[in-house]
Amino acid sequence: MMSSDSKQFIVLVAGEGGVGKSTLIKYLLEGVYIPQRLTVGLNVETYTLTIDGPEYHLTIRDAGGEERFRFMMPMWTRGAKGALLVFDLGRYHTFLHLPDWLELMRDSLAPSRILLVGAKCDIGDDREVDTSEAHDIVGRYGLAGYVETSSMMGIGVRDAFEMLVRRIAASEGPPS
Ligand SMILES: Nc1nc2c(ncn2[C@@H]2O[C@H](COP(=O)(O)OP(=O)(O)OP(=O)(O)O)[C@@H](O)[C@H]2O)c(=O)[nH]1
Ligand SMILES: [Mg+2]
Repeated sequence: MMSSDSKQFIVLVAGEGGVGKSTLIKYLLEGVYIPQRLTVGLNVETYTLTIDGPEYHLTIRDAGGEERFRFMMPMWTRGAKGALLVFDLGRYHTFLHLPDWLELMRDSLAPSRILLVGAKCDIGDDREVDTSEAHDIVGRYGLAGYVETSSMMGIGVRDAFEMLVRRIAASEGPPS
């Protein structure tokens, strides 16, 4: 049974192949780093996030990022209340392609419901994207914000989901 103080949302996790989306979701669910392999099509998980009392029952759509699945993105976006758009801080091209991803999600999701995630912030000198560049994109497109994460070190993962859910909840009104 769901308490009366709860809400259900579908959230989408999108971005180029291999940026760490599935591993991020795995870390949220299990609290440990378990590197994932290529997602074929769409994988769906559920998770309950409790923020300051209310419970949010999330259906998390984990979208395979390979080019061959791209045509499905508009369908996978439909019905989602918000999204994490993930790029890999160690691969600049995954950052460069962000406008393409925003275009794919445009019909169903306002930019203010999309939170930008810079994944793998543990990589040290292998970093190819500056924090300031990511903030520029957030400003230019009016995205919900920016969080850097490391599923390997357990940094920022819960923060990213929590920030997104807070943003969705603020747009949807209080839990009923
Ligand atoms: N250094 C580091 N590597 C990571 C991290 N998270 C994931 N990886 C590596 O990135 C690989 C790909 O991660 P996935 O989670 O499968 O990436 P994905 O975005 O789901 O990829 P697709 O399903 O193909 O779209 C993993 O097998 C790990 O080797 C992280 O936080 N830090
Ligand atoms: Mg995956």
